[in-house]
Amino acid sequence: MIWNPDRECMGSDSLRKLQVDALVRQLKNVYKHVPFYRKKFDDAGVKPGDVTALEDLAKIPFTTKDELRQTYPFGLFAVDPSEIVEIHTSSGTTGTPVVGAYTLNDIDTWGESTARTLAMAGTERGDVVQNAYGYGLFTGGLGIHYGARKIGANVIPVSAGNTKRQLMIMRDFGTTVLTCTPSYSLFLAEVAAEEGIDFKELRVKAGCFGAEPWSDNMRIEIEEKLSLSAHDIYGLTEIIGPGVSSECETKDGLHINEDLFYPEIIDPVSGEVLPDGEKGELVFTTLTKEGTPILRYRTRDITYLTRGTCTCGRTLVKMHRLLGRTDDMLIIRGVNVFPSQIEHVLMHIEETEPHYQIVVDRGASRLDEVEIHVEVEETFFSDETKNLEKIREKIEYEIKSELGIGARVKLVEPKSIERSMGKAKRVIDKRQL
Ligand code: DLL
Repeated sequence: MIWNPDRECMGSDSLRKLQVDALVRQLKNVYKHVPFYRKKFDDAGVKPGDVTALEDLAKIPFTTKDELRQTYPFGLFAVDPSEIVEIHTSSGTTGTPVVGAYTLNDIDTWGESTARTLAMAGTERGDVVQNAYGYGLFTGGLGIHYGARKIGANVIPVSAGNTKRQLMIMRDFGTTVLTCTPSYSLFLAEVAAEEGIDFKELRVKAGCFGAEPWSDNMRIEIEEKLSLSAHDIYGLTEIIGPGVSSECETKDGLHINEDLFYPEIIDPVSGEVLPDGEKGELVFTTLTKEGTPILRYRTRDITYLTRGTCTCGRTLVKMHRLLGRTDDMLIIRGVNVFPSQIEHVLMHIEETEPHYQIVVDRGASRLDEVEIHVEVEETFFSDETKNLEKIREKIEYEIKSELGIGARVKLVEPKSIERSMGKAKRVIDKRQL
């Protein structure tokens, strides 16, 4: 089902017009109400009036995460604080948190965005949405909640964690749509197997999984183990939370709600805007956000855009599922490696489980050393040591030939890598310690 065909299937000329009008309004608003942006414009010698077409947006300076941190807590507000009805922040694990503040209209826009997301996965009135994203300052819980409510689905705000209770709820309330991180969905499958619960006998038909990187191979695994259709959903606190882009049934890229969040792809080094189809850093400008509007925000997420009418009928531009992050990139003895590439290799190896961790350290030689911990299926783990040795060698060989780095592989027992209820921790980089 298409939640808002007028917007999601809009002709490109009307969409461009809508975007330009909103952009011009937003720039004036931000210049007038946010001293942080006024200074940025003035320092760069640009005025809001200099932008009259989408291409002109390139004249506006970028906003970075570090800059946002400096505006903590109220520095980005474009309205009087009395207009704010809700606040979320990023987790702040890597520094001062980033604040997203919402007016009533923003909450409505958010619900619109995530209603589109849920509808893309087939959610409608009568569905039971088990929302296992964390409720709280994290945007996953409430963001999805507002969309489910807009659709008129029955949302169960179970939040993350308490895995056995999740399974009980799923069975007793007849959950039809599951929303959580992809790694948590696999953990649910694991515990279900232990409890003797077969997903084929449950009513769950679709899942909206995001907030962390996952691969197409992991999708196959999830769809098999949970017997549902798995959709990738993307978003970030700085822009609104979940609802920025999502996969329709075609599962060939995520439709960006570009009538609300204007995307650009830039060269992360030169900052130059790249054409459609070229890989680079994703940059967003919020077109209608009132509380904490953001201009040309550098997400550090890497992808590319494709345009055209999708087989689902939507015309909204698509971003390829994330290819990595500019700051996630590991430089191993000078070779650029993304954790997603390692996952890609691992997911092709039949004997392994989709649970892994990459540990990077500097050995006695002061050179980078990578150790990949991978869980092996129960049956193989109890096998003869020589078979395990073969699997280990196979993985090391594949990593070397695909990525060009020598990594040590350590096969570990099933369920020995820590499970996460939210975002999984895939990389432990000890070099920074
Ligand atoms: O993770 C919002 C969200 C909640 C998205 C629920 C989807 C579902 P943050 O905590 O601010 O917000 O983290 C944003 O997470 O810049 C990406 O690097 C990463 N991320 C989000 N979705 C995906 C995805 C929420 N589908 C950061 N695939 C983003 C890969 C993702 N990475």
